Amino acid sequence: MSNDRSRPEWATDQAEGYASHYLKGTEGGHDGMTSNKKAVAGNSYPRRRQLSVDDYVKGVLAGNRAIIAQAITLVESNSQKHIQLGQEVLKKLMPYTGNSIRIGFTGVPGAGKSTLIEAFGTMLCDQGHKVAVLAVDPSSSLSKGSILGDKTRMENLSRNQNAYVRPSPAGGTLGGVARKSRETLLICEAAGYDVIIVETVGVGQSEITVRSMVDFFLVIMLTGAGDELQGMKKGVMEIADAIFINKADGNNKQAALNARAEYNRLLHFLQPATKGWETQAYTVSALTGEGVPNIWEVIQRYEQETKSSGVFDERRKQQMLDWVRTLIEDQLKTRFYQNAKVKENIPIIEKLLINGETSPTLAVQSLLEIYDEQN
Ligand SMILES: Nc1nc2c(ncn2[C@@H]2O[C@H](COP(=O)(O)OP(=O)(O)O)[C@@H](O)[C@H]2O)c(=O)[nH]1
Ligand SMILES: [Mg+2]
Repeated sequence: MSNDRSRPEWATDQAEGYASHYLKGTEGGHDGMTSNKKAVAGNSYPRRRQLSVDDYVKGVLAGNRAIIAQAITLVESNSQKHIQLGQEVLKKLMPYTGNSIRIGFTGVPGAGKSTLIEAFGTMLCDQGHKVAVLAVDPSSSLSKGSILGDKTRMENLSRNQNAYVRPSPAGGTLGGVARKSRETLLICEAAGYDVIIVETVGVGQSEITVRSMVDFFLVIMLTGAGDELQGMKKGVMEIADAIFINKADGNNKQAALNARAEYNRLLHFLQPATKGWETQAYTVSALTGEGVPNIWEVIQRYEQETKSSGVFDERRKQQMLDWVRTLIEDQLKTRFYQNAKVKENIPIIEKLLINGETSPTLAVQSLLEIYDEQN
């Protein structure tokens, strides 16, 4: 990784293709950032005015891309000071959030997520929508952005004035990445983006996490599914509001139509992911564009139906409550493990446990007592 400090940690080495991803100018400048350069009269170093909470709020609400990026950087930061400032900004933005349709996209690597989001997002921008694309990828710090840093980079969408593409925060744990992505989603809504796409790679827990932050969850599949259908894919089919079999073009078209029929047959046996909504399979080609408008038609029908039945608002409320519970659990856990006395005693108690001198339940009890004494 280069030591150019304007490059955030998640930037790939070849990330020049992005138009909106990283911006110079925060060095030595904005609020909460460390600076070892003092602004003194005559110093030629162009020190930027520190942004206040209101500067952030005004900038985001005005749709100022540079400030949106800085606000996101703030909520993605792990420093306590930034988090505090970020929360003050978020609090003021909250009344302006919620006015978008939040769409989750998942699919195995190579399924065509990037190509499809590029085609779908560009279509929506052309219709006058403002589209934000966020990624949730807990592996990105290891693989340097396996979702958005891969070879198909949504270059046209990234350059579109009506679109904002943000790679996954580098964050280690899924929980950390998820918190940051949720807050980024709110910032984008406050900034006037009315379609938010959250992309995740189709490998396990991150799909459940993304399902819990979106209104509509779309799964991209490929043909040639056959026997694999039963096991691995059943889990993701159960949380899908639509399945799109991509690459339905050329020689693959008939196979895609067959797969569609097979998925529809299987979906028939599953509980719907969303109450009152029938999940169906469709074919699409991100390459030719055939079937891309249908994605939006399905989503609009879904939005209409679930809004009039109340399911849409009910889910959003539940998601917010679940998120708060998750945050409580995360913070309690962090506090527990960071407690000095607990840290000191864990190895001692583990040793007792291994020697058969205590039971797991008693071990936990005594650690919790030690923790309680400190509070
Ligand atoms: N034939 C065909 N190829 C596609 C289609 N969509 C994507 N691809 C190709 O599939 C490969 C993987 O696509 P990509 O969007 O990077 O997949 P991702 O890993 O899910 O983001 C690329 O070479 C694309 O050009 C499609 O609809 N038809
Ligand atoms: Mg991709």
